[in-house]
Amino acid sequence: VVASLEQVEETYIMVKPDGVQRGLVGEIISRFEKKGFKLTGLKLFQCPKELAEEHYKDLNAKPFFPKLIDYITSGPVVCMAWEGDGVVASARKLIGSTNPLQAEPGTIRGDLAVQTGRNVVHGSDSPENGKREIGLWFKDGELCQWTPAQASWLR
Ligand code: 3AN
Repeated sequence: VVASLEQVEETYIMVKPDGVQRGLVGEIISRFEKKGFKLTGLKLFQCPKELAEEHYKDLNAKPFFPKLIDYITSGPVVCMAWEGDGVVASARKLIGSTNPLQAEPGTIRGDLAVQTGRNVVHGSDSPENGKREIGLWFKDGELCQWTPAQASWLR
């Protein structure tokens, strides 16, 4: 009974336009799949400027903000919702540091990227932002709740 009242933790993961252009979509999805999290939303999407600005609103005073918006809207992105206990922090570990040159080998950015401004993937920084961002990027009906066979360990 208690478990059913708990909120399932969710994170918003996005392959940024450079990741799509470089053919890294499968590789990036694969890392989260292999880790064992549950995919509940997935789409290829050309992001409008207004949505990019809303998504990154906490950074709107930063000098790189206009370039960040140009980058995120420069081509299609792959939007994903993933769920599981501890998924937010774990996904950020799998992704690695914001600056790919500081990201550990074995992380997505550590293995696949070199520039902060082209760091191939986004992951929410808190469970609250996970829910907020999934709400921003997905419409009602685009998410899929399902029970993986033989995966009670997922939760
Ligand atoms: P993270 O994506 O690792 O959570 P944030 O939230 O600090 O990092 O930054 C969001 C995005 O803004 C980064 N993924 C990166 O694309 C861009 N960004 C952050 N810092 C810089 C910077 N100093 N120069 C250019 N772009 C940046």
